[in-house]
Amino acid sequence: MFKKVLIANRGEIAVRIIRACKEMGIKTVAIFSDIDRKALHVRLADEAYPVGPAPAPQSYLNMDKIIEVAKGSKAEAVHPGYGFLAENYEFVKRVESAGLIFIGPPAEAVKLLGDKVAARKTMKNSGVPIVPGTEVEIKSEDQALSTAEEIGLPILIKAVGGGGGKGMRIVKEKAELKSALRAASSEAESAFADPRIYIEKYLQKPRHVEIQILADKFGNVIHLGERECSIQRRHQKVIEESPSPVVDEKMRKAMGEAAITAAKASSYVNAGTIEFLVDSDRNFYFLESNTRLQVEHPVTEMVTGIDIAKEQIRIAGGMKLNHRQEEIEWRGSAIECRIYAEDPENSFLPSTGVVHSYWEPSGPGIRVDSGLYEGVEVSLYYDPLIAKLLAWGKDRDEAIQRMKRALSEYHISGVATTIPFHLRMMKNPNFQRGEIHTHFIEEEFEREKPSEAKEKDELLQAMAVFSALLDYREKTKSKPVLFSSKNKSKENVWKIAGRKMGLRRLMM
Ligand code: MV4
Repeated sequence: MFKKVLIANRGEIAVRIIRACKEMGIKTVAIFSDIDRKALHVRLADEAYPVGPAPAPQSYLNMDKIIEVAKGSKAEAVHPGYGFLAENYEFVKRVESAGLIFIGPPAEAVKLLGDKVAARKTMKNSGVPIVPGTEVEIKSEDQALSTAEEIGLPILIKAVGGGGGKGMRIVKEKAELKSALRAASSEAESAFADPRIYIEKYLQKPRHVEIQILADKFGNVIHLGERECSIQRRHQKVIEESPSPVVDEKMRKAMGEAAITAAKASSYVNAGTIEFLVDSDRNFYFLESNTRLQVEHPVTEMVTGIDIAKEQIRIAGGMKLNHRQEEIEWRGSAIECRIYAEDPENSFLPSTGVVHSYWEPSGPGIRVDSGLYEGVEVSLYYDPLIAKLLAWGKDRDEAIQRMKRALSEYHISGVATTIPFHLRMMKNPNFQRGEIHTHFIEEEFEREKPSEAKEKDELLQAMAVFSALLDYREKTKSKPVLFSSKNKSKENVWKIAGRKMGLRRLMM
């Protein structure tokens, strides 16, 4: 097994991976940007090295620097976590050619599954059900039109290089097709430097259910069951759980087998996720795959007892899977609430500041994965996910009750968080009944017309970013601010500015 691993990430996931390494007797190397010098992952690692300024392109995305630190510190392997370089084909190649081991799938699998059309083709050829649509890119309006006629409206135009909802356009009428094609392609070009698009039948209010798989270097592949991830807001997952309220034993077996087929068809190795859309008749269709350790992996850990982060490291080290499919047992129910530094009372505006008091819940069935402690600064440079709160119970009702209890114990001051939103969610009767789908939040909590809400959201997000950057500049000019109290006055400034610009309707 490895003696030393570099973790090319920050925040809660870097902490999670360091913990796995420690339990395996592996030394850890952290990297940090200028503003993360005092971060928890830096404090917990055996060694830590600076990799550049706060903006991610200059630090956590700086491949040359990260590989240089890995070589210099004599780490043998690199764990990318999620986000940043985790699904970057180029990075995997560079890690490998530097003589290091990438803790994740082979470069070729990252490339194949990153191309959504190639992935669809591979799945179709191996018998994994896919959403009706094209397995080739769309090159003309005529081709799009004939596809639309064949599969029927509504259709969804998607980006070949995409994922996560960018470069997508729903087309409900033929007349919208032309402009939607253009819009999707140009959005795809700017988001992924790849203008290619394809078409799928648009499923109304589907569920999003994914299967966790583990594959070793000897061709053994197992699945660890499903995670229900339908509760999301603007393509950002908010709550995940396992088991899914709609999946029974028979369906789990069928989806698990489809996921294993998908993994084998793409020569997959390491931990991975196969995402499916599930329609109201419980038919499931391959959507895309994630070639990384996912944010929501702990819900699977809680119901299976398998440490996915450790398994990843073992697999990368050339060991065989620790478990056979027949040995996998699922016990009880686990729920994860993603705690974001966002203000649910204010269109989920990103919130920044210093966490000046912090109490974490614990007790029966509770797990917290976070990078937080009193005094840590939450900035706008990185993902607003600051903690994950998980609850396990003997059944879904007990998990919900425990989650409610833990949410009410959780105290974070200095930044606004989504904790109050989660409390409302746990008390929502439709959520309690498991009647959830991908449009649940907008239907239950956001009464505005979706287009208007989106417009307002984007405006407020842009203002918050700008305002926090000003704030940050202010702070770095003088001595560090320990107790941020600027938020209130800042908000008023923007409200006044908004009115002046005639944006009152949007702001209120
Ligand atoms: C879909 C879909 C319905 N039909 N594909 C969202 C993120 C990306 N990974 C794929 N996504 C979806 N793909 C088909 N064929 C619904 C979603 C979807 C969604 C789409 C539009 C607006 C909001 C959405 C929220 C969740 C999922």
